[in-house]
Amino acid sequence: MSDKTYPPSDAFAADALIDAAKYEEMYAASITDPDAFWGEQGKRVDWIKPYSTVKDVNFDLGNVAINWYADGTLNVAANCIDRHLAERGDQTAIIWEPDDPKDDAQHITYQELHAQTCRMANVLKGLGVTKGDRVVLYMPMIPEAAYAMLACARIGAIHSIVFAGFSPDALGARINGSNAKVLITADEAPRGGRKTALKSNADAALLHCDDRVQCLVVKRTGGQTTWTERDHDCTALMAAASTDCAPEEMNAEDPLFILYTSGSTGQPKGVVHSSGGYLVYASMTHELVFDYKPGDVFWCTADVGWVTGHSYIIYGPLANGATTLMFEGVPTYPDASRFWQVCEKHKVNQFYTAPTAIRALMGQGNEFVEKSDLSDLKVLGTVGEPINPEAWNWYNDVVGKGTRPIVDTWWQTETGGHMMTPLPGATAAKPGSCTKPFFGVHPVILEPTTGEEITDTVAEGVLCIKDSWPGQMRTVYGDHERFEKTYFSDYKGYYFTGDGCRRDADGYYWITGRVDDVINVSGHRMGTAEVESALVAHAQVAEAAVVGYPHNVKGQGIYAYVTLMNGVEPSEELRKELEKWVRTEIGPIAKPDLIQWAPGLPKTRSGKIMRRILRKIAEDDFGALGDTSTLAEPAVVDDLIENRMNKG
Ligand code: 6R9
Repeated sequence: MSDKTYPPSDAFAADALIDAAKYEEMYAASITDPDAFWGEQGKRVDWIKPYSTVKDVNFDLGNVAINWYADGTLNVAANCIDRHLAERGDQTAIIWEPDDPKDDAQHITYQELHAQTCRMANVLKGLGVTKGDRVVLYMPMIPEAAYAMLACARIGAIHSIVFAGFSPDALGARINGSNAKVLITADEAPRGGRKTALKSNADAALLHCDDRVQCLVVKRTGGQTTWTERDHDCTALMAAASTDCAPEEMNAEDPLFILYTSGSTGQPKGVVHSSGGYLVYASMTHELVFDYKPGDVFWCTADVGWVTGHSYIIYGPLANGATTLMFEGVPTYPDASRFWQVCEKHKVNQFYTAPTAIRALMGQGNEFVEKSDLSDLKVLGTVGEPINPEAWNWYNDVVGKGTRPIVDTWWQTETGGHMMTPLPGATAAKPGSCTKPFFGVHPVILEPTTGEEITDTVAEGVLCIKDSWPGQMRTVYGDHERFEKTYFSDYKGYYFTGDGCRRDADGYYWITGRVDDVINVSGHRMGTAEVESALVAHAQVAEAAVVGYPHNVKGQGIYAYVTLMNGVEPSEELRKELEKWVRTEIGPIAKPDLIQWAPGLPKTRSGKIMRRILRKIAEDDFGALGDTSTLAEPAVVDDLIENRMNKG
């Protein structure tokens, strides 16, 4: 890793919301007196009833409780829309760029956003949705997804978005998991010139759900869909609905949304975020990390199905009265210049994407970037996985012309917003490092086995956070015990991130990747256990072990070792069949990149699969298998290595 630093230019720093001196001063204050610091920051939100307490937190196993601004009341949608109407009712809130560049973009003003959100809220009310009910969204990247999120927030319903790339089975499990009253979907989702049949996926999912679950269908393409008794035409209902809907008064700690994410064990868990603390944190990080100023056009390329889309397409930007761009398409359609053409067309000022997209576009050559006018760009950002210095340098040189600060933002679904990141006018970047903690965030590096905090500046170990911040998740939906066990039991008194981390002599942090059985494929989290249980659900599979391995574009690829049932012969057909199987069970993002037939898996004498060895074999690192003395049958490993080598 290179230790070359890239400080912000004097001109940028002079104009920035936060410069180096201000960062130091504010950071110290945020750690010394969190109550005073967050008490002040809480004012960036409009409260119906102001809070009298700020932080009330307990990280002790058995009693974990996280409360911020607990006696305050507010409405998140009113904060994202209504309070801006007087000053910027005619300003564009959302720029919508469709999949096909030949179709017209939409500019939705705050006034229009208000009307559409109220219409959608009234449609939900008409279906009997009230405060505290759960609504699942399975949507393309269209303005109605934003209306639906904000409509839920307006009436106090809790939304749970399922990424449109997930399969009907995964969708059904999430509808049932949260006991949702309504599913909102669309007929079809156009992406990269192809259409996903969302409604028919929804139909398949709903076969396994209670008959009382209602389905609202937004018309996106007008593609033919079948209608059942539970379906309602959302577009028609919205057109007929009133544009008035009073916002519900919510407690700061009332849940705003649930978002499922993968962990090291079991099925994905429903991360629950609050209303008040989450909004304060999303708004503050959006403004300061991107140096967002009124009038700027902000573009986060994520999908609203992921936390990045929640915090940095919808809640953070809209709480700040920003113009936020919502893109339906993909970086390479119609060709690899699409991102840059959209930047030029809409005069984008802050651009926020994932390393996997940068690597994919870097591989297409510079001409795709160079033919667009990128002179409006001010700040570039990345999120989702560590960025390799080669990709960082390309982003910096070719996209940023060497003059735009890059913010490499480390955070998680669980954290609600950025946790460690450069501030563009304050921090000298180092390619590959997420640099320094955001205000109020106290990272610590622990020795993995003893759990001792390493206090030397130079350190390497597991990353924990010492104290709470307002954007922290509050619980796992319906399973507080799992919440405590996952995040507070391995290292007592700390929030455990699941990431490994190194701190260098300058106090800069470098994320080294997950230390648990979670792999990061194109910036998407995938539990190896989930893919394994999908594989073993196939009648011809006896056993499966899944690990990550280095992949040029995706960061990590999915490597599956599969043991077949007695008498079943491996074949190309079966390989294809299993790939398809996993796509159906979970979704296309979980499809194994490589399947290796494994007559046996390396296990300890107590029957535990030794994944460490499987990881090394997948990485082609046969010389460093480590301690193999506990293997029950050493010959199994030789066999796997031989097979791996034969594949070249
Ligand atoms: C926001 C988001 C979280 C995991 C996290 C870490 C990895 C995210 C990163 C990064 C290095 C960064 N990660 N950002 N690693 N540098 N800038 O991605 O949430 O989907 O929950 O993933 O992603 O391993 O623990 P989520």
